[in-house]
Amino acid sequence: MSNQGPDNLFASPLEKVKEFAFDEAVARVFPDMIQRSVPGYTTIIPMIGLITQKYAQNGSLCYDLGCSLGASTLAMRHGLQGKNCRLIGVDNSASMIERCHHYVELDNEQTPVELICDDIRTLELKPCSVVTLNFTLQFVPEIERRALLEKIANALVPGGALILSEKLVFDQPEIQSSLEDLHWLFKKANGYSELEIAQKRSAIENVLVPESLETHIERLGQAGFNLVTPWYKCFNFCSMLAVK
Ligand code: GEK
Repeated sequence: MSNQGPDNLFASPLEKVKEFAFDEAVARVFPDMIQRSVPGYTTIIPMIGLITQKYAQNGSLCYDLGCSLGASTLAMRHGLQGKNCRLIGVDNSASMIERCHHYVELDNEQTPVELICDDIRTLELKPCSVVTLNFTLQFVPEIERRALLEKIANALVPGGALILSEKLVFDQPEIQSSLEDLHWLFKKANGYSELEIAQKRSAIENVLVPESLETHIERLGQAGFNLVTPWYKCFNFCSMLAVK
């Protein structure tokens, strides 16, 4: 396993931009890529720890679905201190899971963490008190999102919570274009060139499909959550709390 590095995957002109995949090349640069690309990510991660601390029930199981290298998993783990819980991180990218093991080993919290390489659409969920989908649902085909959220709501114990972070789209064209421009400026300010931003955008276009906040809130209610609220928003990125 080669060391983590800076994200320059889209820096040189590419003859053909391939569809984005969570492969070894992406896993190697992932911490740099996500921090420089997702406004609010560095705030959301530690807050996931606090939300987990509030909603995790003693002796229960918690899940991080789409755990990548474990940033959200380790934040949850810190929130679980002294609660006698177990944590399961799931990702269907073998490269991500392999590297995630390494980061979990470096962390010295006590809560046991199990990592599973599997598809969250088909994985059976056991009764649990906190589930995190930190920028993962947006990669699941739209038609399958409702069933996944229902599966999570059914697995959660009463009072349990889902933390759902997503990129958003907006119905009003002026708002959509303003927030898209601000996201572009965020990436530019973080050192990405115009070429990199354009090539990454075309690679991810059909892979990451964002929805509106209204769509998320309505569907979370239909899936069986009682209290649904955005708790954080930065430009066109948002994190929601949904309590059963
Ligand atoms: C973080 N939560 O750092 N089954 C399992 N994993 C999946 C699936 C699926 N069907 N679809 C996508 N993934 C992390 C960041 S990244 C977000 C999460 C981003 C996985 C995919 O392999 C990738 O590792 C992760 O979901 C999304 O807080 O890259 O914007």
